[in-house]
Amino acid sequence: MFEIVLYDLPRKDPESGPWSPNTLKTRLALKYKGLPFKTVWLEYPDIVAECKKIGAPPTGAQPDGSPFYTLPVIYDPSTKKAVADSYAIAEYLDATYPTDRQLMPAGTEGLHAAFYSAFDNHGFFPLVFVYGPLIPTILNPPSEEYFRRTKKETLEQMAQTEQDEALRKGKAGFDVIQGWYEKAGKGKLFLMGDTPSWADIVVASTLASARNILGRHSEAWKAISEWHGGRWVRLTAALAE
Ligand SMILES: N[C@@H](CCC(=O)N[C@@H](CS)C(=O)NCC(=O)O)C(=O)O
Repeated sequence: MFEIVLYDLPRKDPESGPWSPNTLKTRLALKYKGLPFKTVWLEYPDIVAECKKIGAPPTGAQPDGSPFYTLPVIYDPSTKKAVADSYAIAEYLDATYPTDRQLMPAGTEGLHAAFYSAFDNHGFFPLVFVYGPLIPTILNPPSEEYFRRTKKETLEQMAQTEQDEALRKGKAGFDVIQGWYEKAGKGKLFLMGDTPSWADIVVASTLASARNILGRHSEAWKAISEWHGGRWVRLTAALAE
């Protein structure tokens, strides 16, 4: 089998780890399935041209209706296919490389779709207010300029919330998610109990992104590490180390 190519967004200090929550989902999915892959780092302004070159489709539309190209994208030399969108990539990997490590085990596909939007509301969006304002500061100049220009309104909106306040709201969201995990059974690390799935990878990617942007020794990450008896650090360590 050839190495799958994962297109990811670089940062000034690679030692601090990959930062993008969406590309992390694919990175952790490839790792969990044990598929060989290599990373190609792409600055934001170079995404469109590369996607067009390899035949990766847009994942949405810009406000003016033009196509919106995003990372993660994978190129699989074994099938000569380019796939965009972390969710579509997870489905592609399960369908193309079925193993005993399915991201969405048979019968959980619908539940995973429901989980995804619920997690966005309770986990992803509240938490992004904690680490989002730092994103442009960790990027290389071409991506920093692109990010500040194209996400100006979002950055302004995020800047209106103090980090302490964002942490309080993030914790309130994760209180709900903790309730879901408790239903899996006492002492269980994953939503399906003992078996990791795409849902855990989505949660772990969001947390790994927060950790890698904020820094392992930051006050904010220390606070998140203490939520719910350290559950989120254990989950992140299990899937994102
Ligand atoms: N639904 C997509 C969203 C991916 C996404 O928004 N990626 C961001 C990076 S985290 C991106 O590439 N944005 C391109 C841009 O803003 O021009 C997925 O899950 O893969």
